[in-house]
Amino acid sequence: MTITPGPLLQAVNSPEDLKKIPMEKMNEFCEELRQFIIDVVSVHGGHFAASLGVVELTAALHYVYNTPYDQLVWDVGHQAYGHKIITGRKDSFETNRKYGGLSGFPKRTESEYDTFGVGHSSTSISAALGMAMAAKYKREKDRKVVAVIGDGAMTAGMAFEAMNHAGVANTDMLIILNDNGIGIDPNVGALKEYLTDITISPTYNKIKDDVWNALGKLPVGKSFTRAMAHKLTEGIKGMVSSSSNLFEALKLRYFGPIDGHNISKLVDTLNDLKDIPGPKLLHIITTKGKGYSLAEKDQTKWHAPGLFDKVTGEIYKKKFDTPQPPKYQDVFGKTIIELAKKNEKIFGVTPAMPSGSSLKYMMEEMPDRAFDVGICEQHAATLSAGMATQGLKVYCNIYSSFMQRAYDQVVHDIAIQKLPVVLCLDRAGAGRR
Ligand SMILES: Cc1ncc(C[n+]2csc(CCOP(=O)(O)OP(=O)(O)O)c2C)c(N)n1
Repeated sequence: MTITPGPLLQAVNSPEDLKKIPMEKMNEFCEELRQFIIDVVSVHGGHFAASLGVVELTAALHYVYNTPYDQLVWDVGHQAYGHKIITGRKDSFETNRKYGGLSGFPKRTESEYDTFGVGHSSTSISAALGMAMAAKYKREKDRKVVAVIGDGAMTAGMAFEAMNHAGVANTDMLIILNDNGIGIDPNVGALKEYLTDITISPTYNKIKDDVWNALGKLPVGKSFTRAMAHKLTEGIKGMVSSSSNLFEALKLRYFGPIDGHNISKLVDTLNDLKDIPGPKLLHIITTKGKGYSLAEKDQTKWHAPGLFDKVTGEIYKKKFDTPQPPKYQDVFGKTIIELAKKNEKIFGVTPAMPSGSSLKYMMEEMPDRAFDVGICEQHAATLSAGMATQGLKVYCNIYSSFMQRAYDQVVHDIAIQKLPVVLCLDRAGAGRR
């Protein structure tokens, strides 16, 4: 069955085509793009809610930037379906994740628009910085580099390592923080609380925005108003404590937060930011699953729901001819609670997979003994090692493919020191159904 996209989307086979759509029709285009993703994923499967949440952002990025010359780097890449559809893969999108078909993630060999292969999280800022440094070295002054990273992926050490470098590397790059408050499960940690604070409190960024807007309305040259705005905001910083802005403290100019579903605001802002040199971060607020109400309400379930009836929202269960053994995560999730009830030294740790690993049941029942530490496999392993030095028995559950991130910690911090940490590796490739 071939799924027919709406009329505006039908005519788009490249970002060049997209740029021909007048701004006043871009909302309509976004609705068609969203509907096409719903139509295809409901029948063919794949990641779902994340792509719906960045429909407007994706359209705005390809509308404003000169891709693929300008480099767009997606973090994790599970949200890049709209990007694939806009960049010439609309007709093959029904082959997504099928043998011989499109990859479910950006892949360099698949398209010149896929600047970096992804799947594992929190690589985008490092990769984009590398590209920006290369552009600077090659004197490609007009070339722009943009990394799009979620608030979940932002919790990883790698993202901070990259920002720590980007702040002083003196390159022209934009980091877009797509803040939807959730990873697969609700986001955790102090950063999450900080992002909430910065979104709701009247920080200097809002004042800065007002100054910016006011000056933008004055009938004088763009560069003059920008220079003045810069001077003024530098002044405001002193008054309203810029050091309280984490990103500014890392020497990234911070913009936002803005509504990531407002396409004209996004387009205007991105156009403005194109003219501002140096490393900068734009904070946008979006809703994961936007436009499909069931997904908006239960974002964890609709992260990657499998096949479903798009009208009723019924998610089809896989049918098997023979009875199936229980899943690893079900056994793990129940057994750790049983063991923990008998032994008060038992703890559970997961890096951002409480639902996938079923540790969430222990987190609910024994919140002081089971933790989600964010997308931080390395930290999860070494944290467990630290707890083990004090006689605690930690069961650290990490999906096998993400354990690659923590090899060194397993060897150096756990194994060599002979610390008794139980590593529970879920989703091991060879044994997977
Ligand atoms: C190293 C690593 N650990 C875990 C995952 C599993 N994973 C895939 S998406 C995701 C959540 C990402 O959250 P966020 O960056 O906020 O993006 P969103 O899905 O909210 O758009 C996680 C934990 C991964 N891809 N890579």
